[in-house]
Amino acid sequence: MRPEYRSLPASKTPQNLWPRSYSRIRVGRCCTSLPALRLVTGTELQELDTTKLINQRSIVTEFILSDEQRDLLPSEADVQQYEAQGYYVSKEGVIPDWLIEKAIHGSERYYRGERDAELPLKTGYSNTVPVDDTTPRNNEFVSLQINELKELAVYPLIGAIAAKLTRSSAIRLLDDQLIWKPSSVENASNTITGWHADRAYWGTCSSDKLTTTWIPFHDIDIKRSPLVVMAGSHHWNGLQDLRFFNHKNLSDLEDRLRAEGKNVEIVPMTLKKGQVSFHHGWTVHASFANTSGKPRTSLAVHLQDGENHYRPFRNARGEEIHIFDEKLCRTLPNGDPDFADPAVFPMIWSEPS
Ligand SMILES: O=C(O)CCC(=O)C(=O)O
Repeated sequence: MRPEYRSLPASKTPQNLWPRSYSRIRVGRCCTSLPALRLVTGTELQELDTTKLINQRSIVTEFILSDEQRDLLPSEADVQQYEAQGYYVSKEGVIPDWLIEKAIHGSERYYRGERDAELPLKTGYSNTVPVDDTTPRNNEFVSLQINELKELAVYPLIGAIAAKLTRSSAIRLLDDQLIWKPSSVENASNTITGWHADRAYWGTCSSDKLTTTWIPFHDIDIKRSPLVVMAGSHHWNGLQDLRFFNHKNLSDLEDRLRAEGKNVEIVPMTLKKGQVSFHHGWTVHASFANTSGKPRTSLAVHLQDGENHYRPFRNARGEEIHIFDEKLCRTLPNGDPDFADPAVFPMIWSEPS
């Protein structure tokens, strides 16, 4: 049985309002089976069954860090700072240069239209097409489509840091976003990402430990569209509808929150290439304009802890909510989407037993 969809009015299409997978309100029970992803070999497209997909696409088999990598993990004080402030800036050198260079190559292939595997659906998630040199781009689930981007997204040290910060024993991928912004002084506000809380897009996730790592592909100074967070905002109430990714006037929400009595302290994530930041799923964040004279590229990797699973969810108006991830993954025997499906949500880190 196909689920029924109630389409949103045109003014509220995902492109206009929701940049991520919080795109449709589905009425009725989820009953998806695993959609076939397609492996692209040369010009040939081959259907893949699940087993093939897992074998071919899972890169990480062992979760072991070198001594040098262990030195890059957050300390207990860092973890407490993350818990208090809702963000963490890593040490330098977390992502090796070769991996970033590969990811840059992968992103260029992606933007040229190449695919190593294809998603079964072209809509319902953020998917900027076609691309040009003046329009910001936001493409989701790219690590399921391009090998080099997957290699970056599942880099075990990322998972190990996330496990430490969230005090979890396992970390899986949830989603990703490849974001590219032109530099513009005349039209600077066009390159802004609006304030939002990632967790507000993932109503059907059970966990409040969801976290995101933001990986820029080059140095980020204050003019090159740094991610910015509202420190401590993950402790605030009333963030369930904070989904203003495409709202370019940042001061609108800042003013509103201050008027509500919130202590709005904005912290920019200025980073060196190879350094990454993490923000808690409920941390309110945005990014400033890119006026650097150079484009800005980053991969946001959204992560779930091992305990996260599907839960039915209704918004404040009582409407049933579903997220795009549910359409990609296999279902459990009870019909619920399986947020541990390794073909879609690969394990990035698991504490060695
Ligand atoms: O790169 C950006 O501008 C936004 C990224 C973001 O929203 C995120 O990392 O969750």
